[in-house]
Amino acid sequence: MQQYLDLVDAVLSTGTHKPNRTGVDTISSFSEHYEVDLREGYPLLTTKEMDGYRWNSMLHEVCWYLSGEEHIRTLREETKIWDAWADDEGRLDTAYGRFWRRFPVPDDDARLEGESWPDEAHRWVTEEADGRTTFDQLQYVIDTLSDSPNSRRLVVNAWHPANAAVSTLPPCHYSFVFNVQGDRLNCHLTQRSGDVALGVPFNVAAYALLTKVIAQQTGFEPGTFAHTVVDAHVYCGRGERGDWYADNLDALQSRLADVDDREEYRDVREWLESEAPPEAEGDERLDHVP
Ligand code: UFP
Repeated sequence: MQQYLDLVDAVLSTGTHKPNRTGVDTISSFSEHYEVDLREGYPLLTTKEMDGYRWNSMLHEVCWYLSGEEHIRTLREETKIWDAWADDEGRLDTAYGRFWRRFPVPDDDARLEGESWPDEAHRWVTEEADGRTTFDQLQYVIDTLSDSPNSRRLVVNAWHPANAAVSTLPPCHYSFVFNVQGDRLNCHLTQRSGDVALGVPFNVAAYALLTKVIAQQTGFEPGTFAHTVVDAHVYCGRGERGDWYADNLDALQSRLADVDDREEYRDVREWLESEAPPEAEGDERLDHVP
């Protein structure tokens, strides 16, 4: 996928050195954007980026989002990608589907005086068994695509500010908008933070699939998937993606040459000099991406 190669190239050639909470620094670039025409096929990156396990995990993850489950008890039977972030009971505060399908509606006492929810909105509102009131954003989008396909309000938002402020991993791909042009359904995803080597290939595949599924459900042809990544970065440490780094050796080498010779780069420098990825075993620093 040429767009992906261009993204890698843009980050590595124009990005700046940026330390971050993980302790493994990045080469990072602001506001990278690319588009993929879904009519030209499915944007699945080569087997190096999306192997069989990742493909299966992605399928299960998308189904799990669509289910609206707020725990990973079902998902973890199929893939381990979210295990590290959930508690023993399988609870996970960043369960995207929970926001997509069951976004918290403010309590009566949290509403402004005189504010009421128009009756129409109750079509997508559920009183949960435990007393919470939630809103089904995805169903709203699907219904609105039938009733008013030209709507410019087809937004699904996974960002809940109070939750995000304390979550161990607040949503990375936090908001997407559908937009109809002719008989085509387009999708624009905004991602606050994207690991170009490990996370982004996964994210592209998931949203391309989602767009195709929603298009099929609503009678549109899949159109364009557009992706904006606010902080698009490459970690200066190989993690489990040694092959990815090997492919981008020259660009990475030249960027690291710009970066000061600090202790934490010794490992990756030695590897770059030997030009052969050592065993990733024991290096769990980059195991932060589902
Ligand atoms: N990350 C992705 N895609 C995802 C996901 C995480 O690229 O879908 F969940 C990466 C981005 C970043 C890290 O490198 O995981 C999250 O760290 P932070 O919250 O500090 O941005």
